[in-house]
Amino acid sequence: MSASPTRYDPKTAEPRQQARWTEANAFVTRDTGRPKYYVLEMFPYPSGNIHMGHARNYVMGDVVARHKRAQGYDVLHPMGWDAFGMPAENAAMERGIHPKGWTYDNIAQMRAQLKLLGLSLDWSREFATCDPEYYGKQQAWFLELYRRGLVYRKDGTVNWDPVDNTVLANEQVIDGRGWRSGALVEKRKLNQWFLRITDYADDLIEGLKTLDRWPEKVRLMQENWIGKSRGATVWWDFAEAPAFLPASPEGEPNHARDPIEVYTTRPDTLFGASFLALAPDHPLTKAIAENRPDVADFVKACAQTGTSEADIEKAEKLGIDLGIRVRHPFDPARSVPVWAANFVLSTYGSGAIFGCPGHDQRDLDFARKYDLPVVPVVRPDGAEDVEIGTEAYVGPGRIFNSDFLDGLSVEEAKAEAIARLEASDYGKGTTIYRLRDWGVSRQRYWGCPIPIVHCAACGVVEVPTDQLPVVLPDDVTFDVPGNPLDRHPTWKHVACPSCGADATRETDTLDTFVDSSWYFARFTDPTAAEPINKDAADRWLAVDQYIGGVEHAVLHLLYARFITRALSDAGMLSVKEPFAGLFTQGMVVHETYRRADGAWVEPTDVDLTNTAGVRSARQVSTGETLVIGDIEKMSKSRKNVVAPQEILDSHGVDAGRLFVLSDSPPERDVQWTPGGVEGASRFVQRVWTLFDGFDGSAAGDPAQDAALLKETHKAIKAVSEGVEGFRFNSAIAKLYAFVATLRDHDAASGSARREALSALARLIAPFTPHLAEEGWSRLGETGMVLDAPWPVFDPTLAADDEVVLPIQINGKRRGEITMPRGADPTAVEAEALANPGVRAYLESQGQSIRKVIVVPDRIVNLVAA
Ligand code: ANZ
Ligand code: ZN
Repeated sequence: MSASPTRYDPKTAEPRQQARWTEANAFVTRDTGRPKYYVLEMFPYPSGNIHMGHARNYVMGDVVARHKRAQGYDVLHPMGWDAFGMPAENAAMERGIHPKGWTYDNIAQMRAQLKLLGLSLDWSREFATCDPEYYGKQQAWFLELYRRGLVYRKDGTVNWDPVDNTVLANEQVIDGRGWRSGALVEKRKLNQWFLRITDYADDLIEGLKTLDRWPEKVRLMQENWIGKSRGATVWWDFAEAPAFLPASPEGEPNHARDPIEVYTTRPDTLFGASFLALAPDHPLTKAIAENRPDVADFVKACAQTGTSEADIEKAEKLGIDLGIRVRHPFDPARSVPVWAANFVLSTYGSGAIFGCPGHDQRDLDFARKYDLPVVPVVRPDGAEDVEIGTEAYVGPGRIFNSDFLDGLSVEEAKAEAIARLEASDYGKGTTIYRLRDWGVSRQRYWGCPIPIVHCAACGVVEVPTDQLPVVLPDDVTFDVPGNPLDRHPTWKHVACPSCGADATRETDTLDTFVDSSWYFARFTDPTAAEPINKDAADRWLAVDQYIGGVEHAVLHLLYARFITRALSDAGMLSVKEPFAGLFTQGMVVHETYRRADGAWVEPTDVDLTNTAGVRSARQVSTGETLVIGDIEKMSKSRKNVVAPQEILDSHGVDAGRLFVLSDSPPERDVQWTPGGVEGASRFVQRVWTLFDGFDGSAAGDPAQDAALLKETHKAIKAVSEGVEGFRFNSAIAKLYAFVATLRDHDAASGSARREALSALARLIAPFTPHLAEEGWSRLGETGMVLDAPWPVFDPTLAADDEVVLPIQINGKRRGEITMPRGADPTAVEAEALANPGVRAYLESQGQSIRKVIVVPDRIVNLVAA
């Protein structure tokens, strides 16, 4: 032990090590031809501040990156900014700051805060999606997809503010009203740009099967979102119609009288149909509304309620009889009435259903309300009948009341019904998807301009590649509602690239999910002239470990998977799946504190006391008593955040890094507590004391040397497995135990302790990298622990040198003894016979030993009589 132990001072050590890394360009990606590993955390939106909640995500990525580097991989670990989007425009509107200035200022601030954390990021690859160098490349591939037919225009629905005369983003609609005008927002159809994600619906589902390093729940969420369903399209001919619907002229199509197309997943229940129901905005409903004021009123009333599936699910079932009857496809003599109903979505299937009240709850509710017949056609196996009261029977069973389907199981009947429909031309088997094409148009300024020009003569014209990027103009104002690009005096007026005539630019910008759908590919060569340098992408993709919040389980990940496929098909990439491994982390939560007037108070301004188990809080600055509130996700609005700078100043970044990973498994939330960080900080000191006290020339006790060596290899194994399996908390628990072992073995020799401490420095390096470097230097190493190889586990060294041998008497286990591995059989025999349990047993049975068989290191068999 050294004579005068020094205290570890993170405030000097951490900047010292960070300066060393910076000077050595230590985190610039090495590409030496070794196996590669790409670690990526979902890049942040630059809202302004990083807190320890965000930090946990990046620290996890850093643990992986440093571990893989130590294992000898060439590691890519970049960082950038998802920088377009509404908050920048809101800041501009509220505070008169330009979105660009606001965004880049925030980026500068957040970059500085992230750097405090000592993350092994390759900052030389940094970019923001609002850099023209980035979004210009996005425009280039957007046009490539346009040429390939994956981009198209059609009418889409937008939120329209009738007072401000502008389109509103979803987040600008508050309780159905415009955020600024307070006017009731209307739905409007507007010509917009769409990406044909539905072309890939099946492939996106198929691909999920290959993602064996994704959480099962995320794969399920994606599958449900795509929503593949197998069923049938059924056509129903008119039997009766109101006179005002024009009769069909011979041989010509007549949209008011064409057979009504219905989509069903239950063609087996066709004989139970008692009505058809159309969506309120189905073309036929609208045609009838033109002649029937009551139907027109119904349509209008439906337009006022929400159109989301959840809204519709909640609303009371309402309908109106349209005065039409259609023929049953399996029994032309039978006809059923056609209604319009509010629970039928115009955007799913064909916007029309047949109602089978016996076996569908919504249909049953509707039938009971409007007194329509209920004809059950499925009964549970073995049952005579099925009673339908207020609950539909949706279970399995056999078909009855159904002519040629009688006696078949539900599945058999589906197949048979489809075969009959196809044979008679009244329908066909169909697969449909819930997934819709991706509407990417936003009527906003702070986004990637869509590189299109509209010409009166030529129509839609691409901006030629040599005129990219189409750069956002800076001279815009936000004092008037609406899209500044629309009212900009010059920006949108250009010569048509094709004919030279006066033309206008597209003023819609792209959904920011487009920006984040390919950034991981751009990181592989962020300055490439092409959108993607294929060689670099082939070298680094797929991302081996992607880490981020589960809130992105559906849209971001689905869009990224789609764009990766689209770009691969365009020859720009070779992979189909961008993220081979995905980890969704838990959050950092923190207690909240409020004053009597309801104001939130920052933890730094709170003094906590605990009197006989009763906790109370006082505001330091005012002396006021505070209410201790719920434990919530760290967020600015609750003021319950802890900033990296605070941690650096109080306990050091390493303690903060260690703590956010130590207290619960990475996929779960962790509660930030002052006590927790202090504990981590004490551990940092304890580790330093071990290094500080190291004396390489110390003589030692050989027994302790052997024991320490064994414990070292046990620790290597356990920590490696913890890191590898994303169980960082258990890896840290092992490190705590290993440190305790090192303290217990203070009589080990200098060389044994060197070996143990060398392993310790490398094992803690992913978690507390600054401390690890300091310790490494203290051992006399000249290089950086960052570049030291991960310690290799040697199973022979870790093997326990004692074995437990069961003792059997006449084939039954009656006890056990612990012996040194490889012990002499006569010694084992003597020990077994002397075993008190064995002796007591023999005595109780009145038996004595006839024979002893020792299987070395395995078992002792005794034959007694
Ligand atoms: C008749 C039937 C009988 C149905 C029965 C269900 C049970 P999934 O599985 O989600 O694809 N449906 C079809 N189009 C609809 C629309 N535009 N709006 C509301 N509902 C619609 O659901 C398919 C089922 O949802 C279809 O099968 C149809 O009702 C209804 F015992 O047809 B079914
Ligand atoms: Zn033109």
